[in-house]
Amino acid sequence: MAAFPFKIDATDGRARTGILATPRGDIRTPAFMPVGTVGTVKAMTVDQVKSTSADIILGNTYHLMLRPTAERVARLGGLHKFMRWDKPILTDSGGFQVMSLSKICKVKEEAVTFQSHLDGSRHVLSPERSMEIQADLLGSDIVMQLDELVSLPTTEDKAADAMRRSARWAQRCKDAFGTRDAQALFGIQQGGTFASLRQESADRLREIGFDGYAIGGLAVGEGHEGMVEVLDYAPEMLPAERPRYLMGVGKPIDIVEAVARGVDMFDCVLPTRSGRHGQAWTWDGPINLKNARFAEDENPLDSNSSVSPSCDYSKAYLHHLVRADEILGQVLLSWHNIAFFQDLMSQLRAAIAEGRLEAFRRTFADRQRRMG
Ligand code: PRF
Repeated sequence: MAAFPFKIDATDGRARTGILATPRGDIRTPAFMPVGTVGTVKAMTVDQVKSTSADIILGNTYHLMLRPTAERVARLGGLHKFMRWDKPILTDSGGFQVMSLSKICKVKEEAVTFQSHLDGSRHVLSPERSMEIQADLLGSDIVMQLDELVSLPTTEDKAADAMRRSARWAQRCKDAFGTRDAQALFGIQQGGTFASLRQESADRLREIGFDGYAIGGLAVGEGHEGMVEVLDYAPEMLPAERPRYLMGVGKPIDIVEAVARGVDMFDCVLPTRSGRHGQAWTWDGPINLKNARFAEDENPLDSNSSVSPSCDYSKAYLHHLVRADEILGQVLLSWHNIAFFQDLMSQLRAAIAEGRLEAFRRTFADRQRRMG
């Protein structure tokens, strides 16, 4: 029995909408998880995050193990209590962040050894230690296996080696995690842009058996077309009755294309990171509030949106805040962008439930392209 019941309420082509039920609350899918890397969705209070109707956020093993350390978070009652977020949290395993952020990183069969990007101190992360940090110390609701990935483009041999090591680590993670009622463990499919490797990866994960299945190793340099090509076959290799999660994706247009191909969950720093840099996502594509054309624009960011917290502020005011490098500009634009992404997911769920995803997708792509 899988830890969390996943009920698919409606399908439209390959897309699905449903509910992943966890003890800390329901996750409506397709779902977007705001990224709260170090125990905060940057520049937002948990109440602001909740106001956007996000059901779940993401935290990072790599960052939290270095600062304030997983042991300290555990002593303070776990990550939910520490950051005052009582809904579900998914934690990433650390593999991807170690490989992209740490100074020196050696991947061996037993574990990854790396030097902290903060102070150069040495650390070891094994599949077993990643499980201990996520499940026991942070108290995450959805735990990710430790995996190894390669940046693209790469050779088939290198992609195969990383995929097979990830599969062996998947088994070790499952053994260390055991079976739990109130926490779920997700496997991660790797295999680069090679269909046969993606299939082998999916088969090995399915054999081990997970509560959910992620698609990893994408959005790492292959471009939108390259990613969509893999998404034409990869999701369907994973069990249809469990949630599928595309890691670290993405732009609204990427999310729409992935949902149409059967993906249920997403996370990305894009809405918060771009918000801190003055970018706002709208139904007509992204706009940069720094641009002089907004200096005296009295219209709100998104007049159609009832959920946008910045609907009461003019673009002229946001332009001023961004130009003056005021903290409130970062707060309002992060908030607006997370609200926009949640609004997008809600509209996708409605479109699937009503069997009109294809029309939604076409209109959405047209409008995003107009300005983007
Ligand atoms: N693996 C893990 N985390 C990730 C990725 C991955 O492949 C990606 C790739 N887009 C983002 N975050 N563990």
